Amino acid sequence: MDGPTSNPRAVALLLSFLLLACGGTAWGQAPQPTGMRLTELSDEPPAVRLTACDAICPPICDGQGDGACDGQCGGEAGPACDGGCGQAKAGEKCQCKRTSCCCGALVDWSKVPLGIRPMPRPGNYPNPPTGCGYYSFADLLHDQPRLKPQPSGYPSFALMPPSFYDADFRYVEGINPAERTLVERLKRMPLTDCLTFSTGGQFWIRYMDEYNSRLSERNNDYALTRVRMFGDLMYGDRVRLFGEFLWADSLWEDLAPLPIDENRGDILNLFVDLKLFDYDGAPVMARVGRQELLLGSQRLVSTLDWANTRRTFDGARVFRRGEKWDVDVFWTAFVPAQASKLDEWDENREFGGAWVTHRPKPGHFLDFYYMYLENANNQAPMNLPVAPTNVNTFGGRYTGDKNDYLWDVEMALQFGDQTNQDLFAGAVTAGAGRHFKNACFNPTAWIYYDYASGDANPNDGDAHTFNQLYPFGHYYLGWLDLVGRQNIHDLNVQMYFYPQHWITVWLQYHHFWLNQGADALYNAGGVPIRRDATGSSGTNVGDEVDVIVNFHLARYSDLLAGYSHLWGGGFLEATSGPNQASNASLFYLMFQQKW
Ligand SMILES: [Ca+2]
Ligand SMILES: [Ca+2]
Repeated sequence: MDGPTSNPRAVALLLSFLLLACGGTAWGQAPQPTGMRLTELSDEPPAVRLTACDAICPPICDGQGDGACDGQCGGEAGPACDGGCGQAKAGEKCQCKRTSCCCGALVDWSKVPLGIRPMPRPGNYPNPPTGCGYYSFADLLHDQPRLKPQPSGYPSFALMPPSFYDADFRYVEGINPAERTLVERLKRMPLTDCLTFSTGGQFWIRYMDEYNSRLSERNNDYALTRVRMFGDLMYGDRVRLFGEFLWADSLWEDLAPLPIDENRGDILNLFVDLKLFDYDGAPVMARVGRQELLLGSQRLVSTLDWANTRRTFDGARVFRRGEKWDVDVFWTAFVPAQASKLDEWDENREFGGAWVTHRPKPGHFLDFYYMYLENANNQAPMNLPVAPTNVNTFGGRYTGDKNDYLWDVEMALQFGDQTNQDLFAGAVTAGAGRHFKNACFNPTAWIYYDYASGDANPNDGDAHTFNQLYPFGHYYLGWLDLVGRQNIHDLNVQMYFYPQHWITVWLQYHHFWLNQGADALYNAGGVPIRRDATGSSGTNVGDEVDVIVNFHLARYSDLLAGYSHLWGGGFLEATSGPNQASNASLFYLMFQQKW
């Protein structure tokens, strides 16, 4: 891995890292000079402003357009709004609402693209601080406390599970074009009355130092780099074309890179959205093409953002997001990342389902789902007949909060067949938490029990190992990624606190033990990594502690640092190799910049 070809690549990536780091700081800290420079460079900045403002009350949309302007602009209006709205009320902050006439229909661009979905509450969710404070390190440097975080379509955390296609920058429509940041200027660019274009992306670099990496009894220290870039073309509110490019690479690995480490140039998303019709006041959309999937708690279906390559699918999806009910129906094939050639769907791995979410009130989520997975590939790792398999998953979840008490319960049952054996398996999660909102550092604490069934005998005609599908296991079952949601019990406590508004500290303790001693320990990828077929090594996997600290450096950049340690239990001691390595640990340091 240390061949001569690695080094120029490493140097180039490190240079781009430094450039981005400097550029990122400038974006976050000094919006005014950046804006001035942009104005100077721009061909016709006044025309841009006029276009945005003229569109507020398009003269050709008689009657309909007028309503969009009433009372929207006020005395503080900048040049972008003056003259655009005749009905300004003094003292109101300018709220430019861009509308245009596209093929005879009025488009309210503040609602486009339709179908954007905020991330559903995951399990063991934090409660970020509110009120006056420094929301980024840049705020601290400039001694600029704020009452709330600056608006952004991106989260103020290094990891971003939602897809870029769900990054909600519609708020930019309400900002005077002259006051937008560079990142905001890349969003919502009007091309014609019908077309608006957005672009953006992310760079990250992560140093990893793993002791007993993957329980292989070897150490691995390496770096992961990733670049993502997207383009989003909206044709009115009826059609959307979204594409995203990914470059993921790893450097200096002492072990063979994992399939989720490298993908040197590929398509992460490329789809068309069509608005089919309105149902009960909300649009029903069809999405066809390559698309990431994220559903519910992400215990079963996630984009897997910790993985350098993320995770994607080819297929079709019909969905609706309403005020209280969301519905998704999808049929896809999994697209495994291939490091050095273009990714293709695996026609042997079909994945589909129907997912309904009900939100009786804000923060409360009730999920009901059915999913079908077919894996027609022959797989028998560690003498375990895993596939071909057909898995039908029925499940549900309820999460919410009341008076700062938090809860989260999820259960799934699986039926089907696995290598001609009858499959019956299940998983249960139950968690309770408390948000101590008046305590110092705004802590939130959770206690959880996770269970996923295992199989006592792989050859007795019945299969009982739960299939974890396509989860965000890293988020739930320890950041060492040594434990997956298969044949496992996990009793865990988690705690978040914020020494400053811009610093997230997240602590986890897990006690893992196998459900069936003769079944394997499956890692976060669902791959068996240790097994005693006799079951005589017991079930005690061990205890893991995770410390995760996120520094929100500036509006779009973060530094993530962490340490995880596993004290191997009797099962890992008895199944260790010649080096008797049963403990494992991981240190990592990551910088990420979005734009
Ligand atoms: Ca590829
Ligand atoms: Ca069995």
